[in-house]
Amino acid sequence: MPLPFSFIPALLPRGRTTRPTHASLTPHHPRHATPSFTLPQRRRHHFFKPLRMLHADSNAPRSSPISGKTVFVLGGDGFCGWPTALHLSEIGYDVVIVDNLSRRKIDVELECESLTPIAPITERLRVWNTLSGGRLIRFEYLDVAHEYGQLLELIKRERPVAVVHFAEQRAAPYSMKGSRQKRYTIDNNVNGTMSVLTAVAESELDVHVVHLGTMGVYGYGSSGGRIPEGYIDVVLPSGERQSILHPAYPGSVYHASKCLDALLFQFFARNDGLRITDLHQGVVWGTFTDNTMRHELLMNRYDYDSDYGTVLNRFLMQAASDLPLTVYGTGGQTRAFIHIRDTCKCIALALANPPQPGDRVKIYNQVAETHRVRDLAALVARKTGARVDHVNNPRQEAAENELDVSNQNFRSLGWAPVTLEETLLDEVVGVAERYRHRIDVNKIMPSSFWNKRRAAECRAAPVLNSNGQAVTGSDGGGGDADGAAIDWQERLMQQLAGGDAHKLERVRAALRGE
Ligand code: NAD
Ligand code: USQ
Repeated sequence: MPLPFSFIPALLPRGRTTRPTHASLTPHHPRHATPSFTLPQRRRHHFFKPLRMLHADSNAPRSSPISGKTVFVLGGDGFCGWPTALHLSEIGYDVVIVDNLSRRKIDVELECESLTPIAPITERLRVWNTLSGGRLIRFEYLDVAHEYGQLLELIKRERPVAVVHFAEQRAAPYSMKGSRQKRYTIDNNVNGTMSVLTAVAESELDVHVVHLGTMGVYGYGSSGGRIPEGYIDVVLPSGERQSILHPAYPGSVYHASKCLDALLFQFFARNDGLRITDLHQGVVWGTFTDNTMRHELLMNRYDYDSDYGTVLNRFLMQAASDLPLTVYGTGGQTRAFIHIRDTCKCIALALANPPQPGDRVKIYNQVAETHRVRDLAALVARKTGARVDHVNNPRQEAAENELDVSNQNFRSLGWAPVTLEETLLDEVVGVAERYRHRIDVNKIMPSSFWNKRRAAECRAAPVLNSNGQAVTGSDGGGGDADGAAIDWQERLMQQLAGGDAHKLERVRAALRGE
């Protein structure tokens, strides 16, 4: 039955008494209670579907081959997991989100929030379960890495056909921040994957495990040609030909955790006959999907800070805030990219095409296209008029690399991905403009360094010109890497304003929403 609008206030966060309208929707943020924010006319966007569409308007067939099949979405409160859970629910799966909300707790630790205001998980689910026409998503608050018994019980009770595993610490910079974060990332990610695989094997149920891996396991080099999907054909010294797991070249502790996951998958597929798909995904950009746009309280997160914000979303946020784009080093790093809408589609395709029992791990490269970072910056600058700055690279990574990647497995299933030439770049800039008053400028410049040498270099020469030469001098100050990072951020903000105090103040005022 359609949702009468008079019911909507019951869906809003406590304390809010009126239903937001499309015209008056005001972002809610405790630190920046800005009453109004007007988008520039040229970029006025329709963020949420018209109110008349806030009904149970699912177009999915009432009965389909997947109706009633239970799927777990581990990490379903996160950036990729949330829109994927909605998508899988919409196409007919009975979705159970399993999440320990650790990502929200890391927001508290980093004193930084998603650029977009995100509703608590129970509010999100209340709205979805009202709008979805009976396609209910359920939620289990559970630590996949450390609550093994509960996970096993849940699998036995719900008997899912598949488990989609997003539940890992996914930021490379956060994983390099310090000893605690390094050890947490390995502990959380590897134990989580181990628990999932052990529980599935122990349950003796036929559960397809779909895991979100990363393109970073290959190491962003060439593999003697196009990077294949997971396996590489080699000739052994004996002359024997073999197809082996592609060598692992992790570039961060986070990426190392994904390489370790891959070994566990190989073992459990061979030893226990588990059906496993590992998706080596590229950098995800965008934030909205059709489902998250159905209501303000379904909004997805948009990370912009230097630990969790990924490069293209950061550039689009910086452009929307009249800040220069922070290209690390020469910007010669080439990476693979995929839009968040395609993440959801690819997961559905992977679920619909599981490996057969006894097959080796099925590996797909979940990427739409590759781009060099400086080319992305140039593209965003061309579109928005933003300035590009080269800042010293906090990461230990190749300054320049080529990347030629096969994505034939998904292509052969009919996938036609969104690419950057399409208009979705404007949509993301529009989102960033709408919420730019929520930006904390202190969170934009890098605060995690791959090693002490990188930290020292960044301190000494924070800003480079387009030829890679330092344009600020060394300060020679003391203090540890963390303390230096704070000073460095302050100096960088000044540098980004081009030494113009008036401009710096204007940028800060704009970011405060004044
Ligand atoms: P995210 O941090 O937004 O979401 C991860 C979710 O998992 C969070 O909700 C978190 O609370 C939950 N979680 C983490 N550890 C958990 C645990 N032990 N038990 C229960 N829940 C736990 O990350 P994301 O961007 O949505 O990424 C999801 C997955 O996709 C990750 O595995 C990541 O490596 C992979 N991936 C992401 C990108 C990207 O650009 N975002 C690209 C490639 C691959
Ligand atoms: N970069 C900049 N400027 C910035 C931010 C990043 O130049 O402001 C550069 C980085 O140095 C790096 C590249 O952009 O060379 C990509 O960085 P990123 O932060 O967008 O992506 P990354 O750290 O690789 O991690 C992200 C996700 C991770 C996922 C990975 C896919 O956070 O979960 O696994 O993308 S991939 O890169 O294909 O391995």
